[in-house]
Amino acid sequence: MSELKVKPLKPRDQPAGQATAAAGVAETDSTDAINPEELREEHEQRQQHQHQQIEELDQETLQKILYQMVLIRRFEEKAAEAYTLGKIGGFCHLYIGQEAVAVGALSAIRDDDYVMTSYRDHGHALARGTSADEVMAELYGKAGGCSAGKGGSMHLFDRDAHFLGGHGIVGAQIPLATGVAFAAKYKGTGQVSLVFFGEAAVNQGALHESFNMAQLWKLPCIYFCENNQYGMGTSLARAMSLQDVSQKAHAYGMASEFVDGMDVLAVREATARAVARARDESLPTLIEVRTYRFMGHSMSDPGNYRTRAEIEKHQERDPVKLFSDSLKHKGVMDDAAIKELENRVRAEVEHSVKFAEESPLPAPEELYTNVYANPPRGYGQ
Ligand SMILES: Cc1ncc(C[n+]2csc(CCOP(=O)(O)OP(=O)(O)O)c2C)c(N)n1
Ligand SMILES: [Mg+2]
Repeated sequence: MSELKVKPLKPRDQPAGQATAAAGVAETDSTDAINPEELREEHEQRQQHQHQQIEELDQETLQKILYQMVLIRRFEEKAAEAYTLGKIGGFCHLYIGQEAVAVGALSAIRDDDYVMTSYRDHGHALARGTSADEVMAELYGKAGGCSAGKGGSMHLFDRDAHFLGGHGIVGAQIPLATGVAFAAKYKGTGQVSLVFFGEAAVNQGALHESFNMAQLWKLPCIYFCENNQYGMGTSLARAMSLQDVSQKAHAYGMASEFVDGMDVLAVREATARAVARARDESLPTLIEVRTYRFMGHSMSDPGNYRTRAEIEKHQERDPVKLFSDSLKHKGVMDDAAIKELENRVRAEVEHSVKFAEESPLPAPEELYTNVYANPPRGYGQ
């Protein structure tokens, strides 16, 4: 198991129920065991580490990382607006607050590696390089969308970008990604399979079967648990007996890490270690990324299971602000450069809305395409 270069943020170790009282937050079922006072020193230590890492990276990479994080943030704010106006239908799960996870992880892999995630997938598709036009058009259910308007928010898919979805069934992507890793190993392509899922998926049996097979058969698969501490309105403490998710890997002899998901470069570093393990040794890794979603579970979440104070406490470590502050601190970008980046992002997002509005609806006969590899006789007639 590889060593972290800096001390990881403290994993949850308090029994359920004691955590929020200790954190001074109103008593809820929250699993949030983070005491900001207690951890301030550690946060400062992490920020210093982010500053050091910045020195090791080139300007282009750093600016691309910030651009992608800001793009996801602004894109989703726009998507929320369009949803409220009734232009986007069905389910829509925002990624705001978690941007550092997808961007940090996907900045550390090859273009031909495979990526899969859950229904909270806009950020991963954008970070993988699917255009904002195609993602927005998909949200609108239009023919110009990356899934030709037939998948919607939860089922983004982009074969060219090696992005294999967008999955609505909790945990369904985990065995699929394990199979993709098996295929890569079998064919000897050197590709790695990365799969993202929420902490609520950790209780699914398929995850444990996948972990067992991945370690047993030495598969190049990286399992990313985006622990945002809630599965819909249910807190981790109410749903999981052992809440330190990274420990679950021990049952399978698998390497694991616990990473601060608000620090994009920490996620990138941990991913790079896991990629090396997968590519050089053909071994899987579980990475538990502690993060937090600033918005509701979906656009229709009344949000009465957590307090505003709890959300605000996490917003103090907004991953986008944390990183842009670090770039400013290190003199990589000044206010004018950040403003210019924001303007480019806004133009890209505005363009995506125009593209989505103008894109046609899928043709009726498209109902029958891409459903079966070998359609049954008479199908679609
Ligand atoms: C097998 C299955 N059970 C239940 C659901 C309903 N459901 C949708 S999202 C969700 C919560 C998942 O939470 P988590 O895995 O932590 O991901 P997050 O939404 O926090 O990103 C549930 C229970 C589902 N889609 N699939
Ligand atoms: Mg969750």
